[in-house]
Amino acid sequence: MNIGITCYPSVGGSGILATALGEELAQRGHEVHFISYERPFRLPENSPRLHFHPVVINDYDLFKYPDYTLPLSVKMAEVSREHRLDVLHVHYAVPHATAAILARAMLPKEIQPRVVTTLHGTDTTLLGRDPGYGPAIHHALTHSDAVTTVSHFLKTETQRVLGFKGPIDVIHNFFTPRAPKRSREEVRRELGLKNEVLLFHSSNLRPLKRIDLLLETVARIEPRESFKLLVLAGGSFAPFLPEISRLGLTNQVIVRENISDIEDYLQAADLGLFTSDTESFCLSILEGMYFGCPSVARRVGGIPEVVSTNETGLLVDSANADELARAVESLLINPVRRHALGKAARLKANEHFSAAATVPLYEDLYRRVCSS
Ligand code: GMT
Repeated sequence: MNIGITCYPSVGGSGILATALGEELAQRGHEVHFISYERPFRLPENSPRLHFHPVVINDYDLFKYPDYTLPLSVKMAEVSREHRLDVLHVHYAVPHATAAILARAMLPKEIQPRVVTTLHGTDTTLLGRDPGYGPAIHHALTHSDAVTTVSHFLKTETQRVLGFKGPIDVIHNFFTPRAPKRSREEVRRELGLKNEVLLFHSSNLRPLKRIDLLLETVARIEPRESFKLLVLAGGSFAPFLPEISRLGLTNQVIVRENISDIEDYLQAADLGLFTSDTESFCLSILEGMYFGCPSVARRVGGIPEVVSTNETGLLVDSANADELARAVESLLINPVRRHALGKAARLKANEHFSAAATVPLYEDLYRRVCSS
């Protein structure tokens, strides 16, 4: 098939998932065309059947706010026409789904691609509630040929928040780890570690990730010399530095910003810590699972679909730093249990959240929409 994919290209779960999906589809013989304002950061160069089409945005003085949706839709229509796309698969509704619907309308009926929209999280839970976006998202979903969500939680939220009544397929996320470039020992040396347990947190640090709660939790974990926290930050960590000194965590927290070799660091880690107020899925937890890391996280959103508590990690019911700290401590003092949870996490990742388990579900969906 000829498949167009649009996603956010920078660091972020929806872009990572869309890029991995495109790569896997190309390996399975499909021609895959990425359409975005930048090359997705994990998209390999010179790979057979993988193509990238940049959207060029001119900066006109007459606009107070630059527009991306229209140039994107024009590029989508152009790529569809030139490469006879069967499917245009957009990841994150705003503005990608709206642009896809518009692109399709610009084309003659006989060459219109089918539009598949995958909702990833805040496109429903945040923007879906915004009266300035909600009706446009609802319109784009209604006019998509198929809608998918990355968790059952997000499906229910999409029905509730947006009042969307059409069919929704739940297709969980997957992750395909790359081989680390350095050994675990080399990375731990770079991080200045001796025998400490390495906790990791990876996110874009937006307010809903609750970095305040993360740091408060870390400040309450005892004994301090038994662990360090590595923050893999998709953005600048500078705004949190005053909090780090206030809590006396300067020697406890190591930060790496906008890194692309995430696998190197994940293999050096032992335990994930996630404090978000909500997550449709939390791809970062899954990334850790592939490297045998269990996670301590809050029981919110779609996280219980990823983490089975007491099996592949520990879920905490409240946003209480003490409770989160006690959960972490229970795994710090018990390496046997931590390793058992990590082993089960890796197994679950391979069995349920792998490309082999997931990509055929998208292929089936594409065939279904193309045959209707
Ligand atoms: O979490 C973010 O702010 C980034 C966002 C994105 O669009 O990349 O993440 C969402 O999609 C990821 C991939 O499906 C999910 O793993 C994240 O849980 C989801 N974020 C939220 O629901 C807050």
